[in-house]
Amino acid sequence: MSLTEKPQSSPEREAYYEKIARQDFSALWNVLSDIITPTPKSACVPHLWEFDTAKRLLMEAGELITAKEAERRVLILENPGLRSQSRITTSLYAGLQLVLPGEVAPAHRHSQSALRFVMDGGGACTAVNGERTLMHEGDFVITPPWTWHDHGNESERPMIWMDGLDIPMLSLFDASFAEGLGEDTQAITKPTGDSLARYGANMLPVDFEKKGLASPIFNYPYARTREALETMRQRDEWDPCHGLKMRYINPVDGGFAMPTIAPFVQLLPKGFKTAGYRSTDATVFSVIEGTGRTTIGDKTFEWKPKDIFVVPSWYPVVHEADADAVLFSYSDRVAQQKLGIWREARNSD
Ligand code: GTQ
Repeated sequence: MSLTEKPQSSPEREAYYEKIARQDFSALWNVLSDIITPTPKSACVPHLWEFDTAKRLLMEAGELITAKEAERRVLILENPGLRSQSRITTSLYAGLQLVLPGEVAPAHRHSQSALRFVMDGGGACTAVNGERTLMHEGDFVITPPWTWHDHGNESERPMIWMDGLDIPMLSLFDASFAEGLGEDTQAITKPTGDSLARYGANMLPVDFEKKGLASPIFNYPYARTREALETMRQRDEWDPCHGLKMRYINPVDGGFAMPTIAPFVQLLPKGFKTAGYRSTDATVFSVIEGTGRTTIGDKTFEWKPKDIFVVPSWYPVVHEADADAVLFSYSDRVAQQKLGIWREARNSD
């Protein structure tokens, strides 16, 4: 019996399968090659969402329902291979959230971890753990599990950001808890910028004690990230598969910023073409700057700023930048690494 073939059928065998099904059994030999595959076989497919289309549809939603009535006015990025499952990859969720000037998305908390990646607009706020942060394009913001969070837009412009959550992962474990605060906004007890100053300036309070697994920083401003990338590029040393790729970390332990979602940012200089790469963590990319294309398996997607695309597990991926490009991305790598199942293959096609 091979892992890639199924045994033949016969009338006796079919009768047997019907009999055992009535007793709530099934025969492993008929499904073994589907459930234990030699390499990952994902229902998730490569796909790109153009920001222009997304924004047009979101603005239409803005006329249809308020942020408050919707609780969260979000268009889910539905992977075409995983329809009606609210997933962009098998383990991760992505959505685009619109908050119009003057609106609030009321305070709630849940056991799912969330990240925000700011796509369009500037000056809207998210509050987490009694602190508000102003969000600007390219900022990476986290909401750790079970922390109160509410969003508001006191700026003059509509604000759109991408939400990345571990919703499918929590569904797999049946570990979802959620509750509303019953107020639009939570009490603000800390000055804006407090956590970045306290934990994001290469220092920690002298008697700091680790609480939870998420980073105590909750806004990683793009201005700092971009400046760091620009300084690093001067060495002109490029990883063949990634260009210059960095992880957003939890400064307390050097691990990823979030317990279940691994966030990254990478710079690909003009004209750079990456060597083929695959990994078991399906990855969501959002283009911050630049234009180019990404080949995922046998499909090529042209991208420009604010477009979002997804690379399923174990698909070979090649990025090519026509202009200096910066890509934000997130995946479940941190979870897979904790479980000891993550794999990668470099120079792979
Ligand atoms: O902003 O809290 O896209 O709870 C999905 C679920 C956003 C949020 C989403 C959420 C949120």
